[in-house]
Amino acid sequence: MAAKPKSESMHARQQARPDARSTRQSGQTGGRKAGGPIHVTRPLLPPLEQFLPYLEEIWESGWLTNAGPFHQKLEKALSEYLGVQHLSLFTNGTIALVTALQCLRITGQVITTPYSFVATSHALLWNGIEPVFVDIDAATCNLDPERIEAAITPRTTAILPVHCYGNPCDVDRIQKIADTYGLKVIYDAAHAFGVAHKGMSLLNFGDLSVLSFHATKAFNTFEGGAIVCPDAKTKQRIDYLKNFGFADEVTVVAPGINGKMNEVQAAFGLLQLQHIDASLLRRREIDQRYRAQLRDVDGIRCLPLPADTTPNCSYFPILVEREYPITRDELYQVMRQAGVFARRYFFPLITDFPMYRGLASAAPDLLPTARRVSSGILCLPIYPTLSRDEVDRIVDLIKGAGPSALLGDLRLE
Ligand code: T4K
Repeated sequence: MAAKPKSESMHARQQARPDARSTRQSGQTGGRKAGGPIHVTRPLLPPLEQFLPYLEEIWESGWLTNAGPFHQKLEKALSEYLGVQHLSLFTNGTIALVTALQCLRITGQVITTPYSFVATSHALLWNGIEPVFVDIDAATCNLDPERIEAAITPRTTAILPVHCYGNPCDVDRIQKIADTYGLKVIYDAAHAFGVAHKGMSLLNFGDLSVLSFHATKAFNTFEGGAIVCPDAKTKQRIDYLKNFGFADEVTVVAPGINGKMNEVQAAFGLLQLQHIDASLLRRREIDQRYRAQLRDVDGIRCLPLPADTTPNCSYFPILVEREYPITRDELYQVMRQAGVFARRYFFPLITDFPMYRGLASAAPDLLPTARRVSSGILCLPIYPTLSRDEVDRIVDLIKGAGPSALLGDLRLE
């Protein structure tokens, strides 16, 4: 069937969805109705009308995936925006992690953190690698460099730290340990889009860095991810690995996977890039508003902003401490009942899940700091369309959530 002219097909879509006009004109709604529940995050969604020309281009070209033109443009644009040498796009961050480990031929044991999203250590298991968990530093929630050396064995081949909430790991000390013992360093940088540290992109530290562009991340392509690497040879190998190992039409050089980002995702990434600076700025304002208003609340502690760093404010974690009148879990419930869906990132610890808890390094007494932080952490909503009034409402809830608020809630149940 012949393609309809652009204007006609656009008109047909508007007829089919009577609400389409208001959605397209509302700008960055993040899909949330005013007065509705407040989630921990909402995706950055540019106005829909801005995305339609990209879709039309894809429809016209019939090129949907396999390193198409939008894929190539986004790799270039992101490398420039982030200030990195090479970047290979992926269908999601988890497959990117699995592939990063394959790329460097990591085997045996890898030192990692129990305080992360479970995908970090799942990527090791998918490669037949044993995670060796090491406790975190309470100030950063990242792998404690003081404890890494004691966990190294003859089977250790790499360190897989996480820049948790986008807060930089102690990259210099980790590199020094890696150099001393001949280990690779792969950073799980899922939270670290756009973070600068010591005057350059945080993604430039280590052998590889892995990003996530999931809907819940500061920069999203619905699902998506990337591996950042320092040289063209490594990028070539990553590109083979994400395309089944094909080097050309008849040559397969490795048991690769299908990790390719498709053209719709890549096109959305290009559009999103136009809005990212405004979005990161807004996140910064929200971060500052929370910090200013929570400063004097007994028992609530905000994590300090890291030194020598431009943060991305992708999360706003608070620690609910003993002096606070109710527990973290009680506060979490009080907030939920008020329609505010804060999240306990990261609770439970990875080491509490059945596929990990039998490991020697998962023993609870070896991970006291991770356990303490995990039982007190609460990530408050933060996303560009969160209004000042909503931030104030969340702060009021925290300030007013004593035992009486809790009793009231329990009576309602
Ligand atoms: N490494 C680290 C350190 C990670 O944090 C992650 C992912 C990965 C690796 C793996 O990267 P990917 O393979 O995912 O690219 C979410 C995300 O699903 C996950 O990507 C993320 N980390 C993790 C920290 O958070 P959930 O289970 O909390 O997501 P969910 O569905 O409960 O969403 C949270 C809130 O976000 C919802 O209450 C509302 C909002 N939301 C969510 C989605 C999916 C939206 O508004 N729209 C949406 O489309 O895991």
